[in-house]
Amino acid sequence: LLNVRDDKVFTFPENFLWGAATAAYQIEGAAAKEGRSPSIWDAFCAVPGKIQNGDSGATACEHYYRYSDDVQLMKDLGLRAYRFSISWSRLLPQGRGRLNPRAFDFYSSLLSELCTSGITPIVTLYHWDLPQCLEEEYGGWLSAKIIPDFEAFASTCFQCFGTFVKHWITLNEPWCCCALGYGSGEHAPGKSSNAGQEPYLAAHHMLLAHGRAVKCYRDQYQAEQGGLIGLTLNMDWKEPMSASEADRQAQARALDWQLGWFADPVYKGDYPEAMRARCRDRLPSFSKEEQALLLGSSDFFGLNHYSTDFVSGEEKGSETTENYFADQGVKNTSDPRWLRTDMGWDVVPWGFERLLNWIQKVYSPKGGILVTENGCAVRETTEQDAINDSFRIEYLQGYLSQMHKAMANGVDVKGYLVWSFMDNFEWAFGYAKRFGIVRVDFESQQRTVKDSGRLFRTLCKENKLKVPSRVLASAEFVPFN
Ligand code: PNW
Repeated sequence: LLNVRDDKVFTFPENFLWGAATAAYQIEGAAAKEGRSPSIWDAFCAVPGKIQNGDSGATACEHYYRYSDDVQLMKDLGLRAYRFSISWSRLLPQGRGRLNPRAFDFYSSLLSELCTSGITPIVTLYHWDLPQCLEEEYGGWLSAKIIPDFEAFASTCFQCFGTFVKHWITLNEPWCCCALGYGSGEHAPGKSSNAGQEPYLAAHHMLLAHGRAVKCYRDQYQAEQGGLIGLTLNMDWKEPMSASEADRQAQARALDWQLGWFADPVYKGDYPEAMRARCRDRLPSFSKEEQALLLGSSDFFGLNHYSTDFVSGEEKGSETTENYFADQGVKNTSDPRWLRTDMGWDVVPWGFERLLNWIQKVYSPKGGILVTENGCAVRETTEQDAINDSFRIEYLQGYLSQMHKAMANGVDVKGYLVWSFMDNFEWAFGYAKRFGIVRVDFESQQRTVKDSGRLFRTLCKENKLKVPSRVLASAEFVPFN
């Protein structure tokens, strides 16, 4: 029985940064136009079989041409913040050096429209779209040559757009680039033949590139421009399957191998000890200077979070091949009672609360936590149920109520950006997976606000979230089995 009086209302802090997120390759389109050169994702999409339905980001949401209407829509929704990324190969078509004036104009106009609309821009420098020319020249992230090139690209962005941008994110989810780009091969550049070494090598260079970009901002721009700069990491919560010591250790390794891999160097000055012990010389090491460069190199903790697994210890098999995934010795299990999104990702709101508590406890990030992505893919069968996305509404209600709970217990969350502002190119899944709070008809490019978009409008306006008790109850922890 539905009883409206059973709704619970959550109130958030006054200046909480509510917003939505996107990324360049997923929305811009105009991939081979306006002076942009190909990125590793254009190359990857051209390989038969890599992307569902043979899709690519060639046209995507045509945001490059429609940005003005899109900003108007964000304004109608009352978004306080909008996170997007800059396409490196659009701004610097040769990877370095000559600036493409049309890219400069595009991002400048986008930023100025956001600012006149009162929407805070949060800008990601690298959301996976490495210029293909740098991949071809020296192997991209596998070479230390990428470090000065990334720093120069970052510096160009600070110089060009720093008067508008007060929130910078150097890298989005380096874990995905390394584990999926060089481990499983599901993402560009699609490598998997040396999964015992390349993920660790690419990660090492990504961390150093992040460190150099942050140092550059702090030394040359921060005093004058007065912004913040940080790193965005993705982590699903890992809950031990049982209270056994083996399962607790499996949880520790699962956290070390994904979040700790990147967060420990930034918050503690080195890779997790367990990783160094298990990977030995396959894990590169930092010099004293590099440790100092990385320690404290984030003004806030950018977190992307989607799901949760139960974990248990897995004995290393007899197979001799060393591989990033096998190195962890962790078995992931999902509770068959959990709901699943259209990605097949489990809906587990309580995992969000546990993860937030854990980050607060282990890293105590100065500047707090900014949730830079959370959301879900929902399958649409008719245009009507695409708009009436009650599944997404309940997902958001569950996750936001658990985030509120963490905040009430002292976790310093500064803002929350839903993934995504609109349906877009979902990497290996092409246009088949829809994450937007705004629907995109990819034939007509028409945008339609979904019910979840309306929920967001209320959230931005009133700073309050109403959640039915039934949804609240299903967001709470239940042990496995
Ligand atoms: C993130 N995984 O990607 C990205 O930052 C977005 O660009 C993307 O659209 C969104 O989440 C939804 O997928 C991820 O396999 C891709 O664990 C894959 C994983 C996690 C995040």
